[in-house]
Amino acid sequence: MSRRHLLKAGMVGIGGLAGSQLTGCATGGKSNAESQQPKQAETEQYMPVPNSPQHVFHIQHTDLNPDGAKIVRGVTANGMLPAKEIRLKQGDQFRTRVDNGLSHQHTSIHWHGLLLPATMDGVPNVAHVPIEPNEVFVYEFPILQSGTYWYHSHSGFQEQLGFAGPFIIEASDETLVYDHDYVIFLGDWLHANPYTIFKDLQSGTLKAANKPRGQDLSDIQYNAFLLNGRANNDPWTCTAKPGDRIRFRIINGGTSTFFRFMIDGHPLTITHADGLAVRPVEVDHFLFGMGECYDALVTVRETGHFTIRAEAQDGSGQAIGVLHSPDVKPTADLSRPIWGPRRLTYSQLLSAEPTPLPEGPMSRFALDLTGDMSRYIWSMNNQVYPKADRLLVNQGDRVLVEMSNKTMMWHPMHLHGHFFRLIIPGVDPHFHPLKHTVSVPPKETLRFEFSADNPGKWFFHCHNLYHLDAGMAREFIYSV
Ligand SMILES: [Cu+2]
Repeated sequence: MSRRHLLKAGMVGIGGLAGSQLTGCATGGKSNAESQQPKQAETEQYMPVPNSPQHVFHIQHTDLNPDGAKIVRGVTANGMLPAKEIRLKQGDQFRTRVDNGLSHQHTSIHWHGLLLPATMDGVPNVAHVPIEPNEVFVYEFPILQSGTYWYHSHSGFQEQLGFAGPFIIEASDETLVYDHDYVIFLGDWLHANPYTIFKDLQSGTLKAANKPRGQDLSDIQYNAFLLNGRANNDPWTCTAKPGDRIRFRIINGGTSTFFRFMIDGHPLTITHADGLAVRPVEVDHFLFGMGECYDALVTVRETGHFTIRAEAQDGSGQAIGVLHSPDVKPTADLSRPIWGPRRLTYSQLLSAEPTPLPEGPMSRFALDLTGDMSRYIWSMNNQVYPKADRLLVNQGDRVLVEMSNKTMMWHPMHLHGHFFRLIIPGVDPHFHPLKHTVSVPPKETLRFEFSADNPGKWFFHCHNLYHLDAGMAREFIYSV
């Protein structure tokens, strides 16, 4: 095989170069003709060609109209809403090129829930360089885990404008048995510009005048809620025969919407939380925050059509889909959901495997989730990011974080680059579930702990994008 063929076969890099050098200086059995190859070959040996990317994302402004009511200038990867599903196998090497075709704004991709090197994590100016207009960036990292995840821009309000999509990793040792694997990617949609809305929130123009007393479930009035990028006028559908088992991978890709999820006439057997296996638990519905993911097994009960519902927590609307048998036309029932009695709680989530942390020095952080609704400032311990203390940890630490929500809103708190054990009192501590996002209800306190095993700078923040931009974020930084 000639060096040229080696290159074509993708055997490049150090091995390829070393081989070619050997050829150059000590070729025993080469014919004259081969040792006097034209100059082109000489040049090639100094030009290793990287493996081609599996995906190329052109980030662009795109006119979108998912609800058929108004054309909105969005931000997409390759013009798609949501961005295309990435599906890989555990153990793969992931490699994706991102071209920023936006005018005047940087972009980035955060791989939500993935364990990766900090520089690949995609938070501009934390451990990642923003991708400036007309620039190219290549994300590359090994896929160490399996499960249901997603990805989204971490720049400005691009996520709200459409730049987000599912990221699915099939396990190398899958034990679940099912006939269909369907992803349900939920989102919220605005006709107005989120940058303007954010300014109005900060200036008090949008202050919640008619908000009921007590809990405050939403700051933003959405025009539509989307299921796989589609609104109620043209819902997403899926088919399965009676008796078929479906694995639904349900991702809250909303920007500031908690969704309550159910499927008419069908209980949900929750098998995974935030990508990882839990002891199966059967429920009728669950509420989840932005950034949380659940997998649910569903066995189709009978011939017919069944509405899939994800209602915004404040009841202002729902994202709709239809599950139907092949012989029946899909028809959506747009009436309000009727919730069954069994609601998933965190105390029902037990990891399928024990989740002990390695021993290590304890490092504790008490973080109050704080805010000033009248000025639309969100913070932790009243410090507004980026003017906030850095959270310093040492590699090998056991890090305990206690979050006390002092506000009247829910906050889905997300840690980058790690899974944490969610500590639920009264639950067998050997099986505390691993999560990357946990929703803290108003006036409640939740604790989690993680092992500092992935050095770098890591973002920890509320996954309500408006709260994040208003300052509810911190950085965990490993000391060296
Ligand atoms: Cu929040």
